[in-house]
Amino acid sequence: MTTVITYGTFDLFHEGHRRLLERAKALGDRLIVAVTTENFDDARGKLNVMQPLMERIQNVRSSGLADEVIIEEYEGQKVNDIQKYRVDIFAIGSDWVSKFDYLNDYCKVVYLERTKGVSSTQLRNESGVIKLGVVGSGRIAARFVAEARFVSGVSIEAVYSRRFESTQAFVQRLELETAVTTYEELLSNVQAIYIASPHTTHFDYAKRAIEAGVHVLCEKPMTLTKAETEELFSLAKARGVVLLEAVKTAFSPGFQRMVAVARMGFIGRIRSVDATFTKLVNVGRELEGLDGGSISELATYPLLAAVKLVGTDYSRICTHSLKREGDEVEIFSRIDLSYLHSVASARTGIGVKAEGELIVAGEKGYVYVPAPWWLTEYFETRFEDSRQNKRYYYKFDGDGLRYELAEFVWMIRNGVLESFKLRPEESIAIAGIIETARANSEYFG
Ligand code: C2G
Repeated sequence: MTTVITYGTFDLFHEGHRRLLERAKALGDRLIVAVTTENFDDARGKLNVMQPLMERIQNVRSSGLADEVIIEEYEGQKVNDIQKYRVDIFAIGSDWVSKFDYLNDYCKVVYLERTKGVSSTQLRNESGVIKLGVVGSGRIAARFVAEARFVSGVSIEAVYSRRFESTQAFVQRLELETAVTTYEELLSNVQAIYIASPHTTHFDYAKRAIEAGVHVLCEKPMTLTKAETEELFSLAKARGVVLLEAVKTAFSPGFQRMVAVARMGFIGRIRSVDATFTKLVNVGRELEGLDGGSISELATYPLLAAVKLVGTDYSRICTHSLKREGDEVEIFSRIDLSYLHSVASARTGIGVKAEGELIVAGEKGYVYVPAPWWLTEYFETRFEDSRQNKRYYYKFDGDGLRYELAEFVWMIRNGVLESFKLRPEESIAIAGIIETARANSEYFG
């Protein structure tokens, strides 16, 4: 008697799940399926699980493939289960390759090839899984694909990028299904796309997708001008599709909580926001042809903090920048925004390193978010009397791209066109500030 065990969320039970269970069962005589609880999924950073545990268990039961269904509720349970149920084989999809090698000490570990895409069967339209296309095959696109497996209810179906050979290599490396040769083909195969191509191509790709009725999650900066960003949002609204700028920080639990705490009155009226984001890059290689500098590369983050904390109604922008000698690339900038009752300052650097902290100063106290503030896991409220200081801790899972994708999927599923976490007018304001800052920078060095 060979006992096989496998684990999973099994949300919106689809073809990929069914095939996995079939092949797991074929490895032995008896199949145990462990279904994850909400708490466990939360603890391991899996977002957007749609169906409650009881329904997911029912999904697995009705497949007729499980001889026994158990629940998985804590880290480390797998080892106990293997002993308790006298398991011979632990089977799991190939998206987990090497992650469970440690279980080889207790039983045989088998990685079964996962089903690439879930759209190729009858089940596709009934399962409720959203079909997603990816535009671009660079580093950020690869990180996005890796993070997407932590978001339930979405499946990456196809990839398009300018060079087909890179698209093919990307698809193979990340175990995806289809590399397409034209953008039209991508649009006709999916309900939604994630755009991670060079900045200057965002507008065109986003516009064509919206016109085709495809929802768009677009890497930041969505465009480099206010007019183009405005045009995209008004097109999306008219067409009834979701358009969201992929600013991961905006959707992360810690940042949202920090904004709420800062605005709630604890620190008094907010008078000043200082946010810094620097990232040393190989200027020649990474910015080639991207129309780039530190403002276009990085300013979205500190400007997000500014618009979230003191709003979009600034009255004046003053920018000071430094250029690198020789190639004239803008490597460090300070963008100062004046508001009626407050000020904000965003510092960005791709050739200068500084402490990546955020300070929100109020009339009673201030919020201090240590570097890297944009991956908000921890912040403090600090006061003149330090005994009143408070510390706040949050989770920031993985690279954080799962948060923006989870929001995007939730919006599509619920027909919500605007997210309060990052409103269209906030993306438009940020684009406007970036445009003005780049055009009116006073240059030094
Ligand atoms: N799967 C698959 N093909 C897909 C999607 C999923 O073969 N297109 C497999 C996964 O690899 C996994 C199982 O189906 O083996 C369940 O997938 P999920 O419900 O997404 O669960 P997962 O997050 O992979 O949980 O402790 C939990 C486990 O670590 C796995």
